[in-house]
Amino acid sequence: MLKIKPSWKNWQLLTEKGRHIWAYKPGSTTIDAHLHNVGQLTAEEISQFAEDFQFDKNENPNSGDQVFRHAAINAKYQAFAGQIPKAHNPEAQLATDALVKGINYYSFLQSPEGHWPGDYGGPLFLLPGLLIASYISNTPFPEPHREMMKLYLFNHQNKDAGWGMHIEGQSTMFGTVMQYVSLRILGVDKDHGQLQKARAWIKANGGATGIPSWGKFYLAILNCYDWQGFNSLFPEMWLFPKWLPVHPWRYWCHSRMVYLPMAYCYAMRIKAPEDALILSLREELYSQDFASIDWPKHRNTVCEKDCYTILSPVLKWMNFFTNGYEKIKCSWLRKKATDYIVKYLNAEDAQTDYVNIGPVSKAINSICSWHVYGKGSEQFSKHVARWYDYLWVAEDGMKMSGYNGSQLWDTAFATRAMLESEVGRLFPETLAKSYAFIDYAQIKAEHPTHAEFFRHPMVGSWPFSTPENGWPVADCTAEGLSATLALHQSGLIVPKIDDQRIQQAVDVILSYQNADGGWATYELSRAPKWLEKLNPSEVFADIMIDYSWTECTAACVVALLDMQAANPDYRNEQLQKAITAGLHFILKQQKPDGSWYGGWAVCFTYATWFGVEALAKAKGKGYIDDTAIAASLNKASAFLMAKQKADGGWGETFESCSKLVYTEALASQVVNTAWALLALMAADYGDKQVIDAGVNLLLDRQTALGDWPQENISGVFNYNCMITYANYRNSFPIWALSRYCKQS
Ligand code: LAN
Repeated sequence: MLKIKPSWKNWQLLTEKGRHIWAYKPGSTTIDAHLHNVGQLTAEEISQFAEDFQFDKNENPNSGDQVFRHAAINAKYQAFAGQIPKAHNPEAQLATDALVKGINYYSFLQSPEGHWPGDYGGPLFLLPGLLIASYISNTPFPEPHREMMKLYLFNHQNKDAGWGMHIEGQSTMFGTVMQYVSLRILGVDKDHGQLQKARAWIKANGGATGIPSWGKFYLAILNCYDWQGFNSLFPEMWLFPKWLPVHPWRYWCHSRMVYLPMAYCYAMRIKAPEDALILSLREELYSQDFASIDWPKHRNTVCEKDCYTILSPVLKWMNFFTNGYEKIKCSWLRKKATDYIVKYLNAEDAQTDYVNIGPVSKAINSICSWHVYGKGSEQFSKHVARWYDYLWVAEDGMKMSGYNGSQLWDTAFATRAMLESEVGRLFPETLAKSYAFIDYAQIKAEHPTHAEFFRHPMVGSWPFSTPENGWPVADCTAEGLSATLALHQSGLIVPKIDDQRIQQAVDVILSYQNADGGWATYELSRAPKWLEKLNPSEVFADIMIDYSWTECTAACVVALLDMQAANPDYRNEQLQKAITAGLHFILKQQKPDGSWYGGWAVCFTYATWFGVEALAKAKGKGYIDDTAIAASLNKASAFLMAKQKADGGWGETFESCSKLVYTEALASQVVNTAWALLALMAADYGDKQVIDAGVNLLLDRQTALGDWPQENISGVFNYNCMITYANYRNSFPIWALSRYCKQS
């Protein structure tokens, strides 16, 4: 039995078709019923919360998803009762035992509808956006949620009293001011000791005038920063002719869908009505008197602790004109632009059933909806109902997730990991449930407005989370397809995803390939590289265009190779060409030291595994010259070998991502170790001792029940913000052990 603290028990995860919501003492198990059940807390409950959600970030800022996991395990866990296969040698037997235990444990975390829920927190700038939406619209969260959010925010305060952009980061103005404001919105008094210290941090670092532009935006909405201190978002840009390279339809979809509602808020200069809290915050956040601040002077002021990307001279020059235009703007044109933006926002809300593409859009679209339609409107209440899809409870409190979950992604990995060896076949029910979710999550229809609003055709694709979110992703489609083909091949399930749907998935993947041979994330690269010069965010890099990535490319190449193996007749020539171009792209991305840089997880071990996996799978099949593959695999293996630590493991920190150089963690990490092992085994690296030492580390770190510890944060986006993938600590060790057992 795992130790569950008293108030953890009162929080329950409700799941329906992949949607998940945390409910406090739910009277019913349906999500809709719960959303209308707003609870109050007693004084005892509040103090019990404080006791039960104590969390020491100095030990490890990453929580271990214990609230969800402990409940799931205690309710259902049983040791594996079947026959464990006999291995050929004692080492392989130990690995087989650990693998069975690992899959057995992990299967108890699977939701009834087949996906793996999990903590997807990490960034610290998301919850503040939602709280500002709730404040301006006067739609407070229920008290249990508010208390849990406070605990979370306090738990993640750094020793120097500030907060980072993400839970492992050093304090920044963005992180600190946003959490500070959040705590004040949640009702914490300004004289609270931790807030006094935070204020001192803010003032010592120049005050909130130095908050980066996304923070300026949120503060302006809250009426704690003047819109004049914010560079114009030039809403008329949405009326540009489509052929212009700077038309926003060409932006990376996340930037497009964030700058869209931001432009509406800017055009309307939305700001919360002045009240006591706002007047007080204006005094709390600045080093000078609020009324005396020369706002236009601070449009480009950024605290040096925050600065990651420097605004380009071209952008500054453009800002000069667009800021000037605000003084003479044509109101007819402005109205035309905002009408268009509202139409676009409505389409996004309808297409995603109000989930929206991601967490930032979720908050800002809600603000727009409240402004356009009013608090009592059906549209706004639909937004509010979806706020809960983004909240997650762990032992560090309540956080906002980086997406409405990672449901499809984690399910595909779990499935592929299990099916890598015969051992996974011991869990047919788990695999059947995975299949049911994968089947359900594939996108089956196009939205009527998809072409009008620049959506890539998506029938046959898979999203990262749920079909309601419904934004197709190239590599999620690839992982969904590879998992489906593996399940079909296993003979363990009754196939429901027919040939037509498989072919649609292949067609989507083909349609996503860029001219450089690689694959990007959600769409094709739609603009030339120079558009990046217009990146207005000082805290992220490469956000303007959807670039080709090693990981996305490798996943697509592997899925197409799987398809060629399953059905060589389907568009054979086209697939061959696509695979060949993809392999060339991967080779080109390899660094002289043999590694690949990973854009979506930490970091070189992640992308090196992807690169190697695709190349190794293509070896001997004639797509590209085998000597080039062998040379690349040797270099990659040599790179990984050189990074193995004395204890047999591998470990990187998030700084690998932001600094773009391999940055070794003090301790080995199970997730990095699993990726390195998967790569070395795929590359067929001959030195068995190296592999055995890595596997031993995974065995040593496994808990008695079959879990692995939550170590450093694993995910990243835009180079500089980290994100938690709670399920990686299970799926990747399981996958590595599976491969080891297969090869032993
Ligand atoms: C994700 C999550 C999944 C991720 C992978 C599938 C792992 C990757 O291979 C492709 C890119 C993708 C889909 C991805 C892109 C960026 C996202 C959506 C996120 C990291 C989750 C959150 C992040 C989003 C941009 C956060 C909001 C921040 C902004 C800067 C808008």
